[in-house]
Amino acid sequence: MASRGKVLVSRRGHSWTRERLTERFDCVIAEPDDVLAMDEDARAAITGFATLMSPVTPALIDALPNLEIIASFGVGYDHVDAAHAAERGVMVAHTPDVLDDEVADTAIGLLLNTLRELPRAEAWLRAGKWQSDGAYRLTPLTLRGRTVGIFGLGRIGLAIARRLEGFGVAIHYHNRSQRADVAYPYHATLADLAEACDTLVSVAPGTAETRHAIDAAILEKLGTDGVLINVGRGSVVDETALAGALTAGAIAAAGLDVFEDEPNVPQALLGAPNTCLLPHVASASVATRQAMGQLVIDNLAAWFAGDAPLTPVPETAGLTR
Ligand code: NAP
Ligand code: 8YV
Repeated sequence: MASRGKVLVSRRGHSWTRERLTERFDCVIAEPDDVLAMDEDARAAITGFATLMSPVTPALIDALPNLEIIASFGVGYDHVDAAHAAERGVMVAHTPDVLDDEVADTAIGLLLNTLRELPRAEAWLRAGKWQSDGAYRLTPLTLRGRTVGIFGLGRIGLAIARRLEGFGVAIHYHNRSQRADVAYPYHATLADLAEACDTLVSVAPGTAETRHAIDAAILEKLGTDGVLINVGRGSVVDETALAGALTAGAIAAAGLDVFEDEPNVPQALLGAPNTCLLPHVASASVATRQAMGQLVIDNLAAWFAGDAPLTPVPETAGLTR
């Protein structure tokens, strides 16, 4: 299926997807700054935009007068101004569902690594300390007996909760709306959830509403045995408050896959005690990233065939062509 015009594809990001997009569509490979510098005719020729995580600002959308669809790589689309796209009548699609299990698996791994210090125990072995100093220390923290609160019980949050059931821990959650299809205790506010649990797993999206929702007051409610795991978006956590809480012992540990200003991780967090820090790898297996890329391609193909995209974002789901 050919596009009616050209498809703009990010120069950076998932190369497998970029290669397949160029085989399938008439593509222009560029980053947003290059697009803003293009002449009017070149910008007018672009009808589709496959963003492999490059930001899509109102200025960029406005610079493309014939843009019909933005197909974004990833389920989180905080880098795309979907409200502005909706106002302009531009469809936005993302890649939900296909990464739920991978991200949930990683969240469980991060939780266990944070509590049981497995990366540090391995480093101990590799450094020869098992022989020189003896056994690695008994970990002060364990998953046993914990109450886990999930902030954002959506597609991925539910996949995490289902896995946690197998670990025999109590599971609570907070969303803006209570789900009718689960029996886990619901808390109408994040503060109530934090009060009820000692382990907070954040998998909420990065929005204006969730920005710095996990602050010093929320962390304090988790208690001195408290653990924060974040696989959602870095912007949801006040990182300065988190580093302070870890250093002061207000909570016990944190496992983070996402940061507010990636790939820059604040020195305060790098230096804080009891952290397990990952470079945003929760969906990063070859198979899952290809499934995400295929969905970017399928969304564009559906659109240019005259159909609705398979997975539009809520803001533009109601748009008609
Ligand atoms: P989803 O199905 O839309 O779930 C999001 C959940 O968050 C929903 O249950 C929603 O419930 C809740 N929520 C949204 N805004 C909220 C608010 N202001 N206060 C309280 N709860 C709120 O999304 P998903 O597919 O599970 O993905 C979740 C997020 O994970 C993505 O947006 C992305 O940022 C992140 N992610 C990270 C990675 C990684 O590599 N680390 C990979 C994939 C996804 P209500 O609407 O009822 O509030
Ligand atoms: C992305 C993610 O793959 O889907 C999301 O929201 O955060 C990841 O799965 C990653 O951001 C792409 O680089």
